[in-house]
Amino acid sequence: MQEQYLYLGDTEVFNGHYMLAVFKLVPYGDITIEDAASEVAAESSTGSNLKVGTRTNYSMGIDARVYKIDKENQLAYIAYPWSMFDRGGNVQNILTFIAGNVFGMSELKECKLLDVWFPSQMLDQYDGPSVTLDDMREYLNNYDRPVLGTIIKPKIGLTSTEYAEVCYDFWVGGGDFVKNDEPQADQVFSPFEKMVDSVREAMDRAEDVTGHTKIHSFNVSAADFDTMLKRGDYISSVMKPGSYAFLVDGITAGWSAVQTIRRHFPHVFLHYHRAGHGAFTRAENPIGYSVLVLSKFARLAGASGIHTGTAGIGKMAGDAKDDITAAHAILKLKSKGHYFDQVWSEIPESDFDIVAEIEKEAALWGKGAHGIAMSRLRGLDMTMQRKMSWRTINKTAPIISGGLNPVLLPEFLDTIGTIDFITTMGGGIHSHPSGTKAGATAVCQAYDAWKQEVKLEEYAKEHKELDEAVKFFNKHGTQAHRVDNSEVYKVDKPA
Ligand code: CAP
Ligand code: MG
Ligand code: MG
Repeated sequence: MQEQYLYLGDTEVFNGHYMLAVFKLVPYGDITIEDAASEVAAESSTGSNLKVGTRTNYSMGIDARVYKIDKENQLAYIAYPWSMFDRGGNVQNILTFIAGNVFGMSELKECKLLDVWFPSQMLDQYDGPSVTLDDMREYLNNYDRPVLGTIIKPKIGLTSTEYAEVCYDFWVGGGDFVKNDEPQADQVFSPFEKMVDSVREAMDRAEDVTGHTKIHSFNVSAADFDTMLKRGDYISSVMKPGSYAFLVDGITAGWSAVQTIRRHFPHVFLHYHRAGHGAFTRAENPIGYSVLVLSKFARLAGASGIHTGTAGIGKMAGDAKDDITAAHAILKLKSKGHYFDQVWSEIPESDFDIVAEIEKEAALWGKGAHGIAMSRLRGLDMTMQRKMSWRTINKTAPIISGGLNPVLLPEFLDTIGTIDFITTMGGGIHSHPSGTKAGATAVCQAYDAWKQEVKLEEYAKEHKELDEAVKFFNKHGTQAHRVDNSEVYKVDKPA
């Protein structure tokens, strides 16, 4: 037991100088949760497994503090003086503290970081997103439906021109947004610059045919940051401003890669792909962190959008409560977490500007696309917008992917409770019996049916592409192959 880290009942931790975190802790043997919590607080802040004689008054002043323990639910609440973090808005450093060695501590059977809370003065140190879904909506002139997207499939292996043709088919079918799949990079069969050139050419043709603007999200993850920046610069030199996003594989490329792209390209939508997150976030995993925690840190780091999961409706494991709470937490100015309510404002949440914004947003919530202060600052220079937007951390868009298809869209829309998200369907588009273009049209029709509150089967009677989709995906889609993992995944929706 490391008593120096136990501050049960302490209220100083609410004074704005502490980031708060809550862990589910299950120690081995007869170790008490107090003991385990004090060890976690030590290891995730200033200490080790032994009290060292070299500690000083100053070092003890930045010890993490266990301020609350909920024995019944096996929860330990730990406060971190955020002055101990690397200055300059570095998210990687925070996670090294609180989602680092603690996951390796031998006395813990379970150590799951479930929620975090940032005081306003701390938020002021971090970038947050610069380009948001509101900017993407403006570019697409799409304010009244989710951004409907696809991932090109096969996941990998098409030549640059074959790849671009599939983009073209999706765009002329009515889709808005195409993304590289998470492993697409600079492969021998699809050299990066050739792929970019081919996408631009296909996008121009699709815009001529449809009269609508289109967007492509390019994966800029690479072996090193110089290569990432070179790829970003190349894309910026070929594509029209606003017509492209940069995708970073945030788990495998890392947080520094995410923030490098955010800072080097502040005018580009930053798409955080979370491939690998399952090792931390799945409900079956006793060691790791929640989708909510991952998503909150992505917003803090400046992701314009991050995948937040399909709440178990698609092919990936996902806890409805975690996925949907995460989606709301990154969209809203004030959001309920699993344990903390977060106001994403760099000024005190009692500030009357922020209070008014929160009330306005609450009134708009669920009634279609909406922005917060940013939408009223349209047209101002991005940095000026940041300064004038009552210093909020802008919203991050949920990106919803993973085994979805047009037939599942209405069920997901009812589950998430807003249209303010991007959905990207891969197999759910390119396996359509009449091909990619029909797949794109089917997902647009599925949204229209939901919007008009018409049952899909009914709407499909007048819409061929949707009719084919309903017949095909009810037989072959994710919904036809659902596993029963209810012993782990509760279906209770978030509050
Ligand atoms: C989906 C996907 C996405 C994952 C991401 C894939 O393809 O492109 O990367 O779903 O999962 O590679 O599987 P499909 P999440 O639409 O064909 O399933 O969004 O949960 O991070
Ligand atoms: Mg700031
Ligand atoms: Mg993928």
